[in-house]
Amino acid sequence: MTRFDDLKGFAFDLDGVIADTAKFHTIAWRQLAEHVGVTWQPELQEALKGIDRQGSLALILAEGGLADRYTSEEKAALMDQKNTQYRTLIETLTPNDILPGMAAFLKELKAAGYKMSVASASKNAPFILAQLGLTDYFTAVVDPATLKAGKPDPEIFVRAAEVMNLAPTQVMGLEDAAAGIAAINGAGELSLGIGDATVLSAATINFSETSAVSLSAIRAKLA
Ligand code: B16
Ligand code: MG
Repeated sequence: MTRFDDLKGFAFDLDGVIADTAKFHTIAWRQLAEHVGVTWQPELQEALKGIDRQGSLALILAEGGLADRYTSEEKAALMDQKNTQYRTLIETLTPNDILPGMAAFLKELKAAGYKMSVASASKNAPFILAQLGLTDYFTAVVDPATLKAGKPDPEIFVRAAEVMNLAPTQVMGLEDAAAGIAAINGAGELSLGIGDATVLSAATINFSETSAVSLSAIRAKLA
């Protein structure tokens, strides 16, 4: 038995793994940053990957020295403002926006009898999956609103295995963010990083792009 033979399910991050919604997050956060007088820094795009809405706002406000400027109510209003803009942008998503190779990989997993779940920090994940025409592939989407802690805490990937009725050792998590890889590893699952191998060096295996991900490539890298 190899680690590959133990696998029965896959837990998917969404933004950066299934679709490139980061570009829309960036447009909406940048607009919000400018609204509150924070100059957008390009490094913020990478720093916000996988970080939930509240954590993202905190990082942007800290960037402009505004960490203590707003009350909780005002911060909630700023998050709503960003999300309204973001929703307008993701309404344009169609199945053509699925990242290269991922539709084929999901089909391959389904045909081979693997279970699939979604472990995204995004409260918009069900809407995005519907726009992409992918809802039916997944046993469940973990609701991030029910979690005590976001990535890098393992909770979301622990839950992603539970909803598939699988033990963590039977699951591989897919992530494009370092915080997400830390969460998968902390949950005791195998981790598949997509992107820069130096940023994702903690991943069990790494692919530089989504188009290279397939069962045979995963089996070869785990061997
Ligand atoms: P929302 P993932 C994350 O998605 C994004 O990477 C992150 O930038 C975003 O702030 C977070 O979702 C929350 O999204 O505002 O839609 O609830 O990578 O975990 O799929
Ligand atoms: Mg992501």
